[in-house]
Amino acid sequence: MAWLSFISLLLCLPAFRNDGDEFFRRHFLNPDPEKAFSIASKQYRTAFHFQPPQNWINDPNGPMLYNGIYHLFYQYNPFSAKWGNITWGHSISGDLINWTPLDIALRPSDPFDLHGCWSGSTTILPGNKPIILYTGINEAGYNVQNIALPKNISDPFLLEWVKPPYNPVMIAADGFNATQFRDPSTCWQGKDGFWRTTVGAEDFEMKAKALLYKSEDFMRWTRAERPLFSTNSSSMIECVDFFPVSVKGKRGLGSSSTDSVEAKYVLKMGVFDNTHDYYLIGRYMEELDEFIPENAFEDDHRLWARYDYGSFYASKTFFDAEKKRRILWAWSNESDTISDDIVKGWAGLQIVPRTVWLDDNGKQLVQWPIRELESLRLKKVELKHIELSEGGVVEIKGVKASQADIEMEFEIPEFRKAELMNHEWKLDDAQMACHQMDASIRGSIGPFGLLVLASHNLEEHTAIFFRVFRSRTGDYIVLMCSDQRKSSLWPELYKPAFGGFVPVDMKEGRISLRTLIDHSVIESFGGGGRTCITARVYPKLLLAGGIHTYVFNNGSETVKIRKLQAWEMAKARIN
Ligand code: DQQ
Repeated sequence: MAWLSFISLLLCLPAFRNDGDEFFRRHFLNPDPEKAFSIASKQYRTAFHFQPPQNWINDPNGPMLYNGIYHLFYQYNPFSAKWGNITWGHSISGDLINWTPLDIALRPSDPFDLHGCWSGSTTILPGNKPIILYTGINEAGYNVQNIALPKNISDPFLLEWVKPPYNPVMIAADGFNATQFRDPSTCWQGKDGFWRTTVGAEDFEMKAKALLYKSEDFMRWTRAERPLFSTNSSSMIECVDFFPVSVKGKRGLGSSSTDSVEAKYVLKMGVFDNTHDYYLIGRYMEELDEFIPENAFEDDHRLWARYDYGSFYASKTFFDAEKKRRILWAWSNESDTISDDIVKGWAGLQIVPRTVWLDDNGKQLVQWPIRELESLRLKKVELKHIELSEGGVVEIKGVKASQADIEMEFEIPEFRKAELMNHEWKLDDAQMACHQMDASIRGSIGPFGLLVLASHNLEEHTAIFFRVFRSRTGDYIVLMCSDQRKSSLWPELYKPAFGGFVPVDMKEGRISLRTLIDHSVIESFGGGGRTCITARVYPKLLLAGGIHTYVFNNGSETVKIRKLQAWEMAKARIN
């Protein structure tokens, strides 16, 4: 009998062959993925990044602090590791690091959201009443905006949400594409008592708009004649975020009137055409409902600033009224294939939440992992005053190379010997420059930086590094790269070289780098958080153990490790 079953199994095999051969190999021959040398290994799941236990996750939705509990909702497919059947997953936390999963908060149920509960936000109304504003995909397949309210306001976890029957509260106006109208932002209240929100939309000329809607009662919304922002540079903008930042200091501000402090405003837009998040800084005149960006390149998104030059999209901030800070969440997508995700059983994660504030120069934002992350720091290793001449390499030993937090400062005594830049780079040329010059290409000042998740012979590694150039006008230009081209021996992965310029003052000849390494995600913060790059990598040799972290200099001028601290990180309790 047993033989018979075995033979029938063999007879069934050809059925697996075409599309399921790899599946068969991974699941039947290596049923324990921990031991399996396959991309399905649990080694690629993270230790301190937010992920649901399985399936697909994308945008963070409606993050908030409510009665001392942090809530995170997120775009979630409860049935599969690929995008679809979109609901609002829900988890809560006391510290933004350890998370408890709750039931799905919103799932498609009514004609106004029958095909999906897409992205949106929460606003806390006077009287301490939270409310969700989200995009529903209605029975006709159009984007409409809906609200949802807690079923029981005294439930500390806000487990159940009800959708009032008067939904939808906004539908696409004439002249706008009803399939490109979504992601209402957190609302702010003006001195006139009206609530305002902004919603991304595409008009019939294929131009993107951040539409402005106003309401007195949160139920009846009217579109302002003029959008908050309009651009020719993209057809659609997603997950628009609009919030004030103090002109001085790191203190965060709530979204509504900010009379007591001098503030500028940030308008963040997810550009649909290339799925990158960009932001503009400007002044907002509430009485006129007018946002005036400060930089001159308002109609070319390639010249706008980015929170992060890597795998990072659909970000959203919220104001932590207890700790007086503004916190940023974002989705980091996988860079393997959809079939890999199906085999892995999961896809997507959230970045470590970052505190965001306006830089002293008033021109850009600065980001830093929330300080609660430091509670996971375990064993520490330190290096100090180490000179790295051309070709120099030092290994960081003693902390788990796949689960670490590294903070370091480089000193560049001879920064004045930086090579002359041979042409003017534009903001978005950094990625191209990183692509053209990998870490093996010698310069004068740099490349120097880290090689992480690296095999002993460097057959696999991700290089995070700087190069310093001099412009004809005597300024210094710092290029930061996160090069994933050698990150893995697995085939068919997306392995780009990401890059951004770091706006630091080179007068002191120093540059700092912080890198969070968490199995398949690497978040790097250059120049104290002025330039950030998130990378998703799946080193094959990670599965066999024996991975390393190195500091290197491949420039002809010596650089010094002024100070380096590396911590092994504990695993957080996540979902
Ligand atoms: N993701 C949601 C949309 C949003 C997009 C759908 C951005 O609401 O525009 O899952 O990633």
